[in-house]
Amino acid sequence: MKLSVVLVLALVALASSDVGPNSRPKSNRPGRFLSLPVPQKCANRPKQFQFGRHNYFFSGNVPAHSQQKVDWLDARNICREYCMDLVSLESLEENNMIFRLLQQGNVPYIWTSGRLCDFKGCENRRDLEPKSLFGWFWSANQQKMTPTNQAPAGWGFNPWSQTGHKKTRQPDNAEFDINGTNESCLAVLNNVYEDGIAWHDVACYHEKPFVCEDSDELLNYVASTNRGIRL
Ligand SMILES: [Ca+2]
Ligand SMILES: [Ca+2]
Repeated sequence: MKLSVVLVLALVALASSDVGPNSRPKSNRPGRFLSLPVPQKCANRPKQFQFGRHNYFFSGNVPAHSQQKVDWLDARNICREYCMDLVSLESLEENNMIFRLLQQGNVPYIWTSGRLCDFKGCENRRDLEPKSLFGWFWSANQQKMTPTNQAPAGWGFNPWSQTGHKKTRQPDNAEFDINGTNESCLAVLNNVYEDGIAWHDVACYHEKPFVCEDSDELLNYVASTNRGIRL
């Protein structure tokens, strides 16, 4: 059991560390892996707000991280040491909660765990084509997103922005045309394109603050390997 969990984590790490052949060196340097949880940090993780059974925090409101802006993988790894991962927005209520956080805190943007399946292991998946519509998922829990040109069931609106750098709806992979870097990561932007608060595909090397959300997988792993730990 323990070995299989570690193996799965290692495989996920390999897959997720590849951010595309055209990424800038910092995000594509070899040997970047997903971090394993640190039990002591998991037990003492910041719990700023709750939704369902999950705890969350915004990096800007945690003294140890308040000045930090990091690329997408570094953000995931900071979360993961706390038995968390970047936030995944599976429901309208959770999305509203994060949109309110940006609005009320005047936060310009945050990373989420949203990721385009464009790395090794995503080839030959006809169900993901075309990638710009069907290729997005929440890397925190591997859950596929609604096709990007549709409103998720029950939401009443499409959270992807209707505009961006190219004045077309998101995802637009706009940076590829500028410097060959794919926009493979999902950030929530606060009115950067005078478009309100909305989802954007962004190149993963950009440095942003972030929101962490409890990871059931990592909490269960640490609970099962550390007898008596209070999480
Ligand atoms: Ca979530
Ligand atoms: Ca974009």
